[in-house]
Amino acid sequence: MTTTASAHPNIALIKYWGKQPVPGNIPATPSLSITLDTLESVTSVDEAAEDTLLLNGEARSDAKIASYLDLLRQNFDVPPLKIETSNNFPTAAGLASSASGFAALTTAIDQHCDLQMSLDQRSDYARQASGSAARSIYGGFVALGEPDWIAEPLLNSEEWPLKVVIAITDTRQKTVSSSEGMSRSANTSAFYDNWVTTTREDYLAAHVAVRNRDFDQLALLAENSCLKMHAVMTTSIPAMIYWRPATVACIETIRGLQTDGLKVFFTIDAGPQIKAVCTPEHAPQIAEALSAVPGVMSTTTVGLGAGARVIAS
Ligand code: 2P0
Repeated sequence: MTTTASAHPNIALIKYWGKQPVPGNIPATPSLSITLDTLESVTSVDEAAEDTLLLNGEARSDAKIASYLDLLRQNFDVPPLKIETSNNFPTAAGLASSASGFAALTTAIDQHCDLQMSLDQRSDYARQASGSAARSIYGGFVALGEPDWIAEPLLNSEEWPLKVVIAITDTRQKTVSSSEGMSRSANTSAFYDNWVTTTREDYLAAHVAVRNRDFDQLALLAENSCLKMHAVMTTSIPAMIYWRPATVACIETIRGLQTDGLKVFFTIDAGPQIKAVCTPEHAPQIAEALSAVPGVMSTTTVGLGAGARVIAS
């Protein structure tokens, strides 16, 4: 009997970029995110003679998944598994496929192998596979911070139902993995230490903004966190410059919409896509404006969604 789980990607408003030099994939910075709806990873697991992986229908081997299975097997009785996972959005192009993928995989294995993990445990294990995956265990607004680095839900998707307009500017896969990029930044960016220190302050301030549903304050904090992270990326050696001309043009368009009084802010991850977070009434106008930016291939408007869950077993 196959067990199937679904999880959505999340987008960090206060970014995670950097790891502590200790085992367990412990982030150097706390982060605060929103889990999306519509975009999803669907992952099925079943027992097999040996571990196999089908990603979007293609047989693959994946070192991150293999070492994650090793980790689970150090602590639980997990048999060889046939894993099938698919994303309804571009894989590894700055849309957080590892977050939804590992949240769905953890949830599917937990149910299939009767591991009886608590939500905290699922978040803890998912984080060890991929830091951002810890957050996709929960829906809505989610925090991931000290001391235990287990995600904590702050508001669910109905409590502050913002929208996100995603503008796709390039669907090619990134060439530097996040783990490699983070280590490069820690070792080479002159701004890295300041990034880690100030992100702790931003994270605490963002908690307050979310609890108060203070859009303007969250917008300030989120744009600044994004720009600081990209400053660290671009000052790493070799530099990681993720932006395309269309990415910058989208920022300028969003600045214009803000001047016109629309409630919107941008964020950008380790890729060239722009995510415009906004109040629901402004989403159609923002999607129209971003669609008209030269170099934007498409836009998708999504809402905030639920946490990882089993959908068939
Ligand atoms: C984030 N990113 O907070 C940040 C912003 C990318 C930019 O979390 O090495 O794939 O697997 O723990 O979770 C991407 O990093 O990194 C990420 P690993 P992950 O969303």
